Amino acid sequence: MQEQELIRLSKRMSKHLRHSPESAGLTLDPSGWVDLDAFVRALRTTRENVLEVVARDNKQRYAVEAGRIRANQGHTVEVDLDLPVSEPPAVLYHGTVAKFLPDILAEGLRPMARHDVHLSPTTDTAVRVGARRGRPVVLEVAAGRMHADGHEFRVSANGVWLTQSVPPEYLRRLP
Ligand code: HQG
Repeated sequence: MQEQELIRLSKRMSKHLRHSPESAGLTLDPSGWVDLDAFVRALRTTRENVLEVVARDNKQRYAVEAGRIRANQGHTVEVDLDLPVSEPPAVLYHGTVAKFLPDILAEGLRPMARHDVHLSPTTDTAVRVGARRGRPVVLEVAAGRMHADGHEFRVSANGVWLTQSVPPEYLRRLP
């Protein structure tokens, strides 16, 4: 597939695996999985194309296992990914934009429409996440301190760190 076609199919896959499976007539199981053949049929594409996206997607957004497919993270529909709790690195990063900063610094990071706050292991990734919305601003998250204080972290299969919320005392804006 050409890059553009791949991105277009990946966006459709994300939509149905994270946000609105019902709009394609699909039902996810409680952990977010759906039968691969049913998924291919619902998207009116081929198994080869779907597997090519799974293999080449730039963020490794999907997993295929035992004839089923799911999104690794980013859901707005109710799913329990069943990820084990893990110890995070001392610091993680969150990319956002200046207009959200007053609220974020007052009330902390909240998951908004998604299940969890998404945190990145590197500033590079955080810059890219923030740049989706404008000029990126990067926040450093004292993940080690949060962990020591009892906050739970999980890491998705594609290396995104997930936590329920980040209170403002653990946030620092990077220059
Ligand atoms: C902001 C994409 C006001 C937060 C990305 C963000 C990532 C607040 C937005 C993944 C706030 C939520 C996740 C508060 C947080 N007040 N604004 N208290 N707390 N925000 O898209 O982290 O391509 O749900 O800073 O690359 O931007 O979909 O989260 O700007 O990996 O695979 O509210 O989604 O990956 O936006 O992105 P999002 P995100 P995919």
